[in-house]
Amino acid sequence: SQPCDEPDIKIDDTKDPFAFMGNEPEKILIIDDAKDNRTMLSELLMPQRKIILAKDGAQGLSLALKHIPDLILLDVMMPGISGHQVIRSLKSDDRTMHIPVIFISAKISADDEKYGLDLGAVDYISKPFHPAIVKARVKNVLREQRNKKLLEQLALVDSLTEIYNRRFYELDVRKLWSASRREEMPLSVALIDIDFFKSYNDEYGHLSGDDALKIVAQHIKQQLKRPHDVIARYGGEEFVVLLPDTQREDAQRIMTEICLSVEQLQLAHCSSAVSHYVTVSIGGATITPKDQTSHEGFIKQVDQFLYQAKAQGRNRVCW
Ligand code: GH3
Ligand code: MG
Ligand code: MG
Ligand code: MG
Repeated sequence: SQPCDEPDIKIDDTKDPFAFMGNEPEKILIIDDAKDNRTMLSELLMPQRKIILAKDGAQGLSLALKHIPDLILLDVMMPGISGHQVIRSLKSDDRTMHIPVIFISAKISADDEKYGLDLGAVDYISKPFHPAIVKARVKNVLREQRNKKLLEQLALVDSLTEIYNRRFYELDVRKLWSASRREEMPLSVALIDIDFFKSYNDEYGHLSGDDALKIVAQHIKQQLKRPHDVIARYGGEEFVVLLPDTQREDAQRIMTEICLSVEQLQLAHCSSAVSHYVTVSIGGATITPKDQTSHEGFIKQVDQFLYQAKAQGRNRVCW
């Protein structure tokens, strides 16, 4: 076995702690049937932002879904689907309900404005608009959006591993549980626990343990290719993986590959009793939830499979 003086991983901790926020340009969707308005607004708001243009409500709705912009500027009076109908659709869809909408309208009575705000608009700009006012209002709304996203990240992402945290898991598992029950689809859940991690810390130090945790978490995250698959940090050196709409055989195959691939990372762990390298044990189960069952009971079952994987020798999957 290998000498045990130095861990073989080094993490660069000098990087920007908010890198996970990304620094892509903000996207603004402008929905207006008048070409002059679209041109004027996009020129006004262009610098350093991505502007998407829609010439009517239907196109606006489909572009909103496609791009999930940071802000929508919405005309009220349009032929076909009106601005009021557009915002109703946006607010009733999970995928778009969080996007702030600013109405831009020539209808300027207090009643019209109140009506727009009641439908969920964050602001109301009357036409003809004053360019500096439009700019200032857009800037304010985008700043609010950024702060909101940052707070959401801080609330739901684990700062060490940069994967989702336990709180996110609790929210997501509830959603997936009821969706799986509604659609009668199988939900697969796995718990992953690093083997002999206490002795890893004892051997290499707690800071190296932190590095190893982060590497293993990010590695597993990369192995999950489908957009709805989720990994979260469940506890200290334990992770939970949620695989919606996934049959038992597929889930077992995915988790078996993950188990093998963690060992193949070859992170030296000279005091492990199962390998020279860091390994994980995985317990999993698949269920199509019925009305009476609770997810808590099911997770207990998953935990028992993890316990079995440990008892049977670790570095393996039990399902
Ligand atoms: P087993 O194979 O049975 O899972 O053995 P184990 O040593 O991994 O299990 P145990 O639950 O006894 O120990 C888990 C260890 O994980 C103890 C704890 O110090 C360590 N740990 C938990 N969270 C962190 C963390 O954030 N950073 C570091 N470095 N260590 C952590
Ligand atoms: Mg119009
Ligand atoms: Mg543990
Ligand atoms: Mg462990």
